[in-house]
Amino acid sequence: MTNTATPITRLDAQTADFEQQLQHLLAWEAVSDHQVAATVDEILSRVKKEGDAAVLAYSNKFDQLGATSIADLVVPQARLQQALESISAEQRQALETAANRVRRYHEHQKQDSWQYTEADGTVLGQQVTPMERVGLYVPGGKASYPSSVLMNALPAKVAGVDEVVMVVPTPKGEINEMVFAAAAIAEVDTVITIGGAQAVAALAYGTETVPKVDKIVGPGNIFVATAKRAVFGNVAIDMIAGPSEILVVCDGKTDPDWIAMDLFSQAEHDEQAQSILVCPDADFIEQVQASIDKLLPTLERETIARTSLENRAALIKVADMDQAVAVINRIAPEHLELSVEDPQALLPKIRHAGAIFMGRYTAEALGDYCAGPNHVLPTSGTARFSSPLGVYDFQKRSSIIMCSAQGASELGKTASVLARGESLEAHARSAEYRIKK
Ligand code: HSO
Ligand code: ZN
Repeated sequence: MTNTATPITRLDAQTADFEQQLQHLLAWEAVSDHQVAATVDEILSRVKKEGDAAVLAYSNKFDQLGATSIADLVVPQARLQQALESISAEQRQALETAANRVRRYHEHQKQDSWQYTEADGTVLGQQVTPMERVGLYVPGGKASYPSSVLMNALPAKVAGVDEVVMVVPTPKGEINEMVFAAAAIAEVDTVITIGGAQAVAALAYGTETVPKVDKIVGPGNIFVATAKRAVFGNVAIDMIAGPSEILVVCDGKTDPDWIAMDLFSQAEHDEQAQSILVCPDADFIEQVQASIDKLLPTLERETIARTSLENRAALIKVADMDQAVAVINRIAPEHLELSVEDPQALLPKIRHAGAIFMGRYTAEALGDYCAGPNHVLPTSGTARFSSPLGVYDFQKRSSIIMCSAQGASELGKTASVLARGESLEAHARSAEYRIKK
């Protein structure tokens, strides 16, 4: 049997032009389309002005709904419960197991308010409060993931957000029962079957039916991403996600079929996804290549995965684990698998990664669905400065100062000196009034 090798980029970290080749590999241009921006601008301003009427017109046009009012697109809680009962017992069990694990993990992220007392008796602190209302965008069609409903809604719920409003388009009225079931399990408060830029606008500005939210989270197509960027400032948004990535580091002692399938698990998401293997063992790299060639044709999404692998994947040979660590930190991957004997030994050296999957048994897919941590992660190297979606993204902090008479007297002297240095006389006197004579 002749197996044609899948053409995948090979790099060697010991070559002089490695950095240059890496830059080429990682380059990814976020499409910023003028036509899209113009369309989105028009949608935003019409929704801002006309409210429900505009959302209804756009939804009927883009999703072919034939609806007569936005109120009719608000899904009754009983309908969500019905979805929960309509899915198989196995699916329901899986969603519930995942939700319980994700909820438990996120409980650990809750930040508490704190106070302490200075020597002069002044009490200082920080009060942590949840946002009041949050919007969750869920894409329609193929990229409509029930797991993402859990990953976005549960941290908000754990944070104590009063109302989670989910929007999900139903093109031609087609409903994803698993998405509705996940919304029921996560106790999403309001579900409205609208989508696109018009849904983002409705959440950002509020309409007669759609409540205005404080923050919009969740992935979407280019229209949704462009709309989110445009309403930022009016409301908070989460990150704008780029294509998904995985970097697997292997010492050459894991089953190569496992490694190939882990690389596929990102590649099958979309053609732009990026899968990278970093390994010090040249023979093992050949074994993984053979596994890729053997297993790729067995995938249902072979075409997507193949395109992704041929365009954006790489098998990188390194001298040793220290060089592997340098490559990891240079790339700052969204997902990092440490498929090695002693992952704990490597862990303290990892500076930049969205999520770290430790050891041979920890497939990234487990984290995507049910291990507990969030699957909304920083992409495209943004793990250098950002973190997984979490409870902290739905909490805010207010600072607290409570001066004692003595504290006010002592601080008053310092404040007045600084205030006069800024030529702000009222500040200075306000502070001085409280200085003990
Ligand atoms: N790997 C994706 C999340 C996901 N996978 C959802 C499957 N379903 C985010 O990086
Ligand atoms: Zn995934």
